[in-house]
Amino acid sequence: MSQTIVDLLNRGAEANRADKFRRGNLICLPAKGSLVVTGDIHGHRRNFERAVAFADLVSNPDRHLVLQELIHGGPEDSRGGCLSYKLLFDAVGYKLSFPDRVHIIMGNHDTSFISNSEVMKDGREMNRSMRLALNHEFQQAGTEVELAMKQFLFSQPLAVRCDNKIWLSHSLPSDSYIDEFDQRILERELIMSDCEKPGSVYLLTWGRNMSQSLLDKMAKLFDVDIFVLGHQPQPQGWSRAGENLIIIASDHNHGCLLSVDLAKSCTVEMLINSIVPLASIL
Ligand SMILES: [Mn+2]
Repeated sequence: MSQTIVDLLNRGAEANRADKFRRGNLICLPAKGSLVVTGDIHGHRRNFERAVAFADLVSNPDRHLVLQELIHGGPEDSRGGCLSYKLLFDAVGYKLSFPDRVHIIMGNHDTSFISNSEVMKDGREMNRSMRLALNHEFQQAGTEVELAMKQFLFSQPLAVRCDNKIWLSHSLPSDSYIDEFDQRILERELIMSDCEKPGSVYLLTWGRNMSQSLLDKMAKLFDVDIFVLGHQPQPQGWSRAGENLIIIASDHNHGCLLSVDLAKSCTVEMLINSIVPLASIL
């Protein structure tokens, strides 16, 4: 059982690296087909299933699905251990079924798992909670499964850049750290310290409350027009958090996804009109 999981994660990591649309640590999508984007999922299996059903990749050969922040949250075992790794394993299996069209991007809960740093959610340290459940399920192989999970997460791309100048990442650097952000992480091979504060992968996945001037500066730097991010909680499922920024969340009953026509240029207003409440699916 544990060997099957380790193999799955290793194949997933290989698929992340071999993704046909990957350039360095970016996924670059062409002006063709469509894209479905989710915000943070945090173990919310029902919403993951709804996003998969909505995307219907079997019937839509030019469609892509972007997922993020799958771990930490959702069901727990009898000891209170976090079982969200099960959803991660299923998402990896799904990536393997559509290796060039399912793209799982790096979130801050991933960087904290990779670097063993603390990350709180609802008053609990989530890595400890998930490790408890992993060790309970996999016993002495728990450490091996944990290592394969870290290697999978570390192999994830950092962001998606669409030809129509839409940018998707888990977050962006905060204003106070912008001078320390090194955009070369988008191209070069990553090292572990990139995921630790104040490494640039850390900064890219942990930032909050970006000012409009920061958004404009990053738009210029990445040569994009619109940002679609997750990370910052959205009780209503989404918000417009700047002239060129939409934040979406997919981890609760008001969660949403966003559907994008890759072949057209888009305005923020057009994207807002293509936000779909997950509860309306299935
Ligand atoms: Mn986050």
